[in-house]
Amino acid sequence: MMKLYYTPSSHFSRKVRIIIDALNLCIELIDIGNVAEQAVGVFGPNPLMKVPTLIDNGGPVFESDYIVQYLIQQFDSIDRFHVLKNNTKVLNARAVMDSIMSAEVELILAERTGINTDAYPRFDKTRSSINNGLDWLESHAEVFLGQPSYLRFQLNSMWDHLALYGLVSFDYPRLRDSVERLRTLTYVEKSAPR
Ligand SMILES: N[C@@H](CCC(=O)N[C@@H](CS)C(=O)NCC(=O)O)C(=O)O
Repeated sequence: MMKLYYTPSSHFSRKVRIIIDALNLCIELIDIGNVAEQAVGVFGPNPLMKVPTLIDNGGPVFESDYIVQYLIQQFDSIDRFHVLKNNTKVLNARAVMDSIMSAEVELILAERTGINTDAYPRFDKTRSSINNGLDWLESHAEVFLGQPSYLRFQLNSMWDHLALYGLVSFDYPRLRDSVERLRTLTYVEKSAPR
């Protein structure tokens, strides 16, 4: 059976878990605990010490997007959630969300390992990039209209994580509307962080 190294609150892992649940795949989930750990073994075979990592036939697949592409190529030949779509507007929105999510990880893990992020201008920029990114997404929110898609799954993953950690205050009605409409899907809500 395939295995996914993850944590329940990881937003990058959630992008993968929504696809796993949407396709009803049977994949063992391995909770690695604290992602701030600095021991390679904790993260399975991932040399970067990050989740998620998929293991299939003994071999690893790194990076949430590459894991999802790997699963789609094997289990969803019609690509019903447009994972492989390379439309520039979609890719831009995905890039902005990936950067917001990475910026959030940097802030959370800095604080968790003893750094006061309010004391350094570098982290001011990190916070600004989150706020600017959210503003940009709200002003391009038409990209989130339409059927459930991998793009929209990522928005729910990012949004719920931002709400869970509360690092920035945010109120974006068009994004919220997309998020709430997808919450009616069991396979989206099943992996929501609590
Ligand atoms: N680009 C990676 C990002 C993965 C990532 O940053 N994961 C976080 C948890 S959500 C992590 O494990 N961070 C540990 C660290 O940065 O030390 C992906 O898409 O898989």
